[in-house]
Amino acid sequence: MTERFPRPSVMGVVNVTPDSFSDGGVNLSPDAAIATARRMVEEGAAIVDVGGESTRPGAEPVSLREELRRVVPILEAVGGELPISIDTAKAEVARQAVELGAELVNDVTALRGDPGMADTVADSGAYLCLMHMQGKPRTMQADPRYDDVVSEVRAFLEERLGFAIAAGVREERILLDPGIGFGKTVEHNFELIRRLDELVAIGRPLVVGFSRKSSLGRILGDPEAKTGPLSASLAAAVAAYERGATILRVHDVREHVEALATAQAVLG
Ligand code: HH2
Repeated sequence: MTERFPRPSVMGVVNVTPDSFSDGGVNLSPDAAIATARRMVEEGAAIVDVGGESTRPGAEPVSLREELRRVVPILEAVGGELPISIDTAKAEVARQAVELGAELVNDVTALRGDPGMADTVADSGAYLCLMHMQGKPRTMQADPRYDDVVSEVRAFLEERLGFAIAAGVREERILLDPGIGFGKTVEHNFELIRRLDELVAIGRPLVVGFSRKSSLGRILGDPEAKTGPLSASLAAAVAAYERGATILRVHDVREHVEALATAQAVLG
């Protein structure tokens, strides 16, 4: 049987939000989001991550009603037809999304946001992505600190993996993510990629989302950058792939599919 997510696979990002840091507003209308999701799959995305709540630094939480209003029409349109991941921390959003055909729940709180999430995912049989975050989106970039970022992220992911398994989520359905930009400085983000082998050693496939994040604009010379360019996103994705990432979460699917196919051919 072929693996569901061979290395490398691309996860396309569709933010159905007015305020996401790089594509806010672009896919807010259902028609636009549906067209983007279809295009991403045609361009080679293994899965499309649909989200109705921005988690950018400083973002305010969104109500359940509003989040459902944003994402349900997309799932109704393409849920059974395209491979969809739901980017949510709310159990009810995850439940409805999976019912409408989503096959992966991407929870940036790693089952810490909603006490009903673990059971919801376990009951659904969906894939689950557990991501590391220090603090909360509203304040996480204020002053992130670690003694050793990689060992702390590793310990967190191991603990959350154990929690999910104990709640009944099948281990072979679980993916882990270091959470680039979630309570981390530029140097923390790069160190996580440089030492990604220490997270690969946990034994579950890694998702890495560096696409367009501000660290990439900052190393290119703008200390106030809120986003990073495509060129830097591609370089970071290829570096993460080379260090062992399985799924790259990206906004520019075609370019990343091409860059990763090339890296794979070169590296063998
Ligand atoms: N990054 C963002 C959102 N969700 N999920 C995972 N697993 N990994 C990530 O790195 C990740 C994520 C933030 O990026 P984006 O969705 O483009 O922005 P926003 O949160 O502002 O909607």
